[in-house]
Amino acid sequence: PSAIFLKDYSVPAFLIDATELRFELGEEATTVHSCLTLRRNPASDNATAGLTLHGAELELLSLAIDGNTLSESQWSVSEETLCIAEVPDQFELRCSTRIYPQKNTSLEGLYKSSGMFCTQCEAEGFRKITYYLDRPDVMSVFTVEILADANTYPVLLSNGNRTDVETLEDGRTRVVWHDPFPKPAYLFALVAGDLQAVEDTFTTCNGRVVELKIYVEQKDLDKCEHAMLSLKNAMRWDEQVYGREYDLDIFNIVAVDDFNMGAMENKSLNIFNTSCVLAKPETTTDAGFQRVEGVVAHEYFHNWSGNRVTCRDWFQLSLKEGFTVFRDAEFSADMGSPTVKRVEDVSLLRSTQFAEDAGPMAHPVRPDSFIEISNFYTVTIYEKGAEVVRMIHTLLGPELFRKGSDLYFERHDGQAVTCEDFVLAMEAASGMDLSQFRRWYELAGTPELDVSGSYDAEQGRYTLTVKQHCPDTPGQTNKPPLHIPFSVALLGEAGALRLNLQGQEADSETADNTEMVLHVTEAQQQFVFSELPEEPVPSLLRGFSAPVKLHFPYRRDQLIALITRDTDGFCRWDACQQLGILEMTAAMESAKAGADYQLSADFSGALAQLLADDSLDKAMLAMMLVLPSEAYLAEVFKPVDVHAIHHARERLRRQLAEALREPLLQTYERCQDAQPYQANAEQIARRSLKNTSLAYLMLLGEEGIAQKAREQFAESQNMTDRLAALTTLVNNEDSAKAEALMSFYQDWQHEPLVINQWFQVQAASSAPGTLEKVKSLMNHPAFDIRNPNKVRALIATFCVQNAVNFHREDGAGYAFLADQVIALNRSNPQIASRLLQPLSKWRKYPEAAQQKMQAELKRILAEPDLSRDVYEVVSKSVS
Ligand code: B3K
Ligand code: ZN
Repeated sequence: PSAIFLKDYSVPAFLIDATELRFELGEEATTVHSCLTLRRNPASDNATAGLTLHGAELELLSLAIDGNTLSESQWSVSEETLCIAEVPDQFELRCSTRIYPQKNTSLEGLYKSSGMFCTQCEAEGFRKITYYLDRPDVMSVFTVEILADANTYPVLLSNGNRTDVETLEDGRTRVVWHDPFPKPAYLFALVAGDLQAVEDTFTTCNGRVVELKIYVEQKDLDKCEHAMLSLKNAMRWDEQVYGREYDLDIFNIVAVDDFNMGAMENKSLNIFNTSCVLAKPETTTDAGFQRVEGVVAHEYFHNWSGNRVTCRDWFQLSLKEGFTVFRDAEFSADMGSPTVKRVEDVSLLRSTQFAEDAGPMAHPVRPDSFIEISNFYTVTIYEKGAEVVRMIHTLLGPELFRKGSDLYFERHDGQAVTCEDFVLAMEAASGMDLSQFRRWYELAGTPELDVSGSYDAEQGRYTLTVKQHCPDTPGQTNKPPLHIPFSVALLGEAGALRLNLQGQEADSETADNTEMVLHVTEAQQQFVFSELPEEPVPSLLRGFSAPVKLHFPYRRDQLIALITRDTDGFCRWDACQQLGILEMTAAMESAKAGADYQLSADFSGALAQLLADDSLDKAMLAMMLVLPSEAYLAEVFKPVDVHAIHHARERLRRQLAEALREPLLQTYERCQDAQPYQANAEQIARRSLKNTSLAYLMLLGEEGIAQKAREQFAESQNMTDRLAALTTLVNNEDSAKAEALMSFYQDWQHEPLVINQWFQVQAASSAPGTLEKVKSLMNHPAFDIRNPNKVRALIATFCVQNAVNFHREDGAGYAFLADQVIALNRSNPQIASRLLQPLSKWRKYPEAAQQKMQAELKRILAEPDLSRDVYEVVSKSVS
C-alpha cells in the first residue's frame, strides 16, 4: 500500500449531475442498479480523459453508455477501479453490480446488523456499493429506489423525501426517496428493517414544521426520549447561536447495534450506534446521557458544517470535524456546566491527543498524506481541530466569529471547500490577519510554552517571559513559532488585579480589565504589566486558551492560591492537577529510594477547604478531588513506568481518603438524592461528587463503608449510582464482588449496552489476573468479536484503561492485543487498526517493555494480507 498526498490534488475529470440508484435487497445477495448522468468537468485540464470510477469488492453485472451495452473490451476493472477508456463529453452510464451485505463484517458500505440493512459510507464506503466517483468534491442529486420483502423490512429509508411507495405482487415493497440537495456519496444512506419510530416535530424559526423520527427496535422504544429532546435543543441552539435553520421537512435517526463509530451525519438520515442514542435512567449512566446529547447535537450540526458546506478532499476532514466538535462542545456547555465540559475536553486532549501528537502517527490538523483515510478520524483531527477553531473564536471574539461563520456559510453553501476557505472567511469578516495562525493547520506536535514571571516591587511591575517551541514530529523539524492566544490574569490577595500591559495593544479585554489575551507570536517574548501594588499570582492559559503544554515554576503556595481563589474554573482545576503532579513526583522518588512518602498537608488541607465550601459547583469539586489520571501522568513522566505511577497514585489516594475521611463521609451523605432521577446538571454534579467520595472512602477498607456501597448497589434505581457502586466493589475486591457481578448480569442480560458496562468494569480492574479474566470473558455468550461496542468494552478497555495489566512485565498483555489485532484485521480492519494504537506508543516505555511491544508489532507486520488500515499504523510504528 502506498500513500496519497494533498499536493497531488486535482479536480475530478467528470461530474455527476444526477445519481439514480435501485436496490434489490435479498437474503443471499443484493443487486444495485445505478444510472449516472455524467459530463466532463469544465474545470479539468484533461479534456480527453477516460472515465475512472472507484469500486471495491463488487461483482460487475452489466455496463451501458447511453443505452448501449459495453463489451468487455471497452472497460477494465482492477481491485479498486473501473476504467472506460472512451466516453463522450456527456452521457448516461448504467451499471449493475451484485454485493453481499450479509457477509460484510467490515461495517463499511452496505451491511446487515441485527436483521436490518444499513450503510456506512464515510469516508470511502460507497465504492463498496457501486462504481462511482467516490470523492467528496463530486456532489450529485440522488434518487433512490428500494425493493425489499414487505414483511421482513417494513421500514425502507434513504435520504431526503419519500416520493413514492407501492406494494408489489411478489410480496415486496417498492419505495422511492429523493434528496433535492446535491451531496457527495459519503453522505448517502439506506436503511431497511423491522423498526419502530418515536415521533415528534420541530417548528423552525421561520415556522416550518419538521417531522422528527427516531427509529429503533421495538424493545428500545422506551429509550428515545433523551435523544429526541437533545435533537430539538440542538436545532433551536443552531438557529440562535449560528443562525442555521434546518432545510428539509424530515429528520430521521436510526439506531444500529453494529457500528464502527459513534454515529454518521448522512443527509436527513443520521445513523447512530445504539450507544449514542439510547438512554434511560435505569440502564444509562449520567456520562451516557451526556454522550447522547453531545453526539445527537454533533451529527445534527453537521447538516450545515459538513453537508451544506462539505470538504473538497479528505485532507480537509477537520474542516467539518474540528468545527463541528467546537460547535457541539459549546452546545453542551450551554446545556450543562461550561467549566465541567471544558475540563473534560481538556483532559481528553492532554491525555490522548498529546500522546498521539508525540507518537509515530502524529499528523497536522490538515494532514499532508495518508495511506488509509479511516486511520485519520483521530483526536488530532477532531479535538485539536476543535481547539484550532476555538482559538479563532478567542482571537476574534464572539461577534466577529459569528460574522465569519455567516460569511463562510454564505460563500460556500453547496460547495466542497478547504480549511483555507474557512480561515479566509474568518479573516474577511474580521479584518484580522491569520497568516501566522495558519501554521496550526500545518504543523504537528504539541507546542510547549516555558513561562517565567518576575516582580519588581519598587516599580510595581510584573514581567512575564514566554518562550515557545514545538517538538519535531515525523517529517517535520525546526518548526517556526505559532500564533498562540495566551489568556492571562494576575491574582492579588483580594482578587484579580487590573491589567496595564506596557507598550502592547491587547484585545479581548474583559470589562473590568482583569483578563486579557496575549498574542504570543515569537520564539521568545516579554509582557510587562505595571501599576501592581503587590506581587501577583499569575493565572495562565485561562480556559485552556491554546492546546499547548504550559510550564511555569509555580511555588506550592501559589498553586494553592489558584486552587482556592482563582476566578477561572479551568485554572482552579488545573492548579489542583499540577499540585497532584508535584505530589506524585515526590511519592515516586521516595518509592524509588525505598522510603515511605506521606501526602503533604497543604494539599489535603486545600481539598478539605474545598469540601467545606458549599458554594462550589459539586461537579467541579468532584473533578478537583481526582488526582491526575494515569493516562495524563504518562504524558508527564519520561520514561513511563506504569507500575510505579499506579502504585504511587493508589497510595496517595488512600492517604487522601484517610486525611479527608470525615468531610468525605459528610459529603457522601449530603449528596444523597431525594428527587427522582433527572439527567440535569445539578443532579449529575451531585451524583458525581457522591460517587467520587464513595470511591475514596472505600479505600479505607472499613466494613461500615463497604456496607454502604453494597446497599447503594442493591438499592439504587439509576445506572449511575449502581455502576459506581459495582465499580468500587470490584476495584476493592469486596467480599460481595462476585455476587454483585452475577446479579448485575442476571438483571441486565437482555440489554447489550448494559452488559458492555459489565464487561468494562471487569476489564478495567487493576487486580492481578485481569488478563486471564478478560480472555475468559471473550468466551462468554454475551461477547461477540464482530460487534465493535463489545470489542471496545472488553478489549480496548483492558488495553487503554488498565495500564498495569496491559503492561504486565511478562509481555502477555502485548501478545494478547496483537492476537486480537490479527484476528480483526480480516473481519474489521478499521476496528483492528484502532485497537492497535496502544502498541504504537512503545517508545514511551522502559527498554524492556519497548522490546516486547516492538516484537508484537513485528509479528503483526509479518502477517499475510494485512489491511491498509493495520499496515499503515504498524509500518509507521516500527522502525
Ligand atoms: N463523520 C462521522 C465519521 C465517520 C467515519 C467513518 N470512518 C462521524 C462524525 O464525526 O460525525
Ligand atoms: Zn463529525
